[in-house]
Amino acid sequence: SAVESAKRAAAQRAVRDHFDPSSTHVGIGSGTTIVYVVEAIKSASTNPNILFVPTGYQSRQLVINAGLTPISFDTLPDGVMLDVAFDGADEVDADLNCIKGGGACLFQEKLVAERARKFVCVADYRKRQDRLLTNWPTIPIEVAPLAQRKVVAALKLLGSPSPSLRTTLLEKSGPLKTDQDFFIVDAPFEPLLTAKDVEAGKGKGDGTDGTWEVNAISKAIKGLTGVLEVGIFAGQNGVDAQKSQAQDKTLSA
Ligand code: DER
Repeated sequence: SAVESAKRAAAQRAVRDHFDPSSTHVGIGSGTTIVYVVEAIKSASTNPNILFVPTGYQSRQLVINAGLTPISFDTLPDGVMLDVAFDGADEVDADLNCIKGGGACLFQEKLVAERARKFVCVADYRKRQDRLLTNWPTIPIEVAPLAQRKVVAALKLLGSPSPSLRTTLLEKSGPLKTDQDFFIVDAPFEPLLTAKDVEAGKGKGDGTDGTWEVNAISKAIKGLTGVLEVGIFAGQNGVDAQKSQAQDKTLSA
């Protein structure tokens, strides 16, 4: 289909431009696009010494089934950053901010993305919007089960009209559990302003006038007790990139 060939094209381009066969550690994300990334890596390199850090159960099975060597994030030696991490996204805006978590793997995805010197988001044309939440309507949030009702109430106070607990009806009755045995709450908001939007006076971006800027809403949600991680990956100038650079400095200090 057109979508599958777009995913494959994006994956092949990402690997051609950003995968170095002499790498020692590579992060592998979750979802369906990443399957094409692994295929492209397999045909680009036979280096058996590369260690691949997965971002959850599905990602780990993908690495193993491809005959690649997985290493668990928590066995990475201190001081070691990944050369590169590849992952998909649900939506990407003009500043390369991403909505992630459609596959409910956002916690380990963010752990791995921040541990990489370079984070390569592989997203076909459907994902590209001027602002996050234009086409993908909700922010996925990983929440401790005990706190989910309290977090839903707090999200409503932040302006989300109808935060919902992600449940699967076909595969299982009841709420979905992540690889951390947590819940996912999907919180709808109006499209998120970029920093440039706020500078241009399109809204205050701090929730007081009903508008939220990407980093502001991410920080506000992260501040809610019971939230493990938020499915907003701040782009190259955003807080996550800064964290990764800071981590690189401390780890390699
Ligand atoms: O959950 C995630 O963030 C995944 O990366 C995912 O949403 C991307 O999925 P796709 O490649 O199947 O669109």
